[in-house]
Amino acid sequence: MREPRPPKKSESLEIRIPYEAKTAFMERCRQDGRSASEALRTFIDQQIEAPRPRGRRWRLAIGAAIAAALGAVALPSLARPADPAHDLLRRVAFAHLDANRDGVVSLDEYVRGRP
Ligand SMILES: [Ca+2]
Repeated sequence: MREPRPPKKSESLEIRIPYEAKTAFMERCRQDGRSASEALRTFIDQQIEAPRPRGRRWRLAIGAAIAAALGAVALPSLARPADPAHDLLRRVAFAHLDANRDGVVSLDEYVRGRP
């Protein structure tokens, strides 16, 4: 019996982000050995499937505080004021670190997620 075909990738999504954010994101993708499209598709799939955790803002703030305390300078966008492009990049970076998707970056996840 044949496997069902994966859905056709017929849609595109265009976003506007600062040059520095794009460059940093592309470099991170290159280091991770995957394309930007692959990284963003994974992020989108995770967002669609992930349950909405309770108190997400609080947990994100705690995760960010822990990461900042550990010197998470690799995520410079955490310190910038919120705008949609930075927010997307922060979420992509956070989703990359938060391996078990519980809304908190543990020390182990942080260490494993570092380049
Ligand atoms: Ca986690």
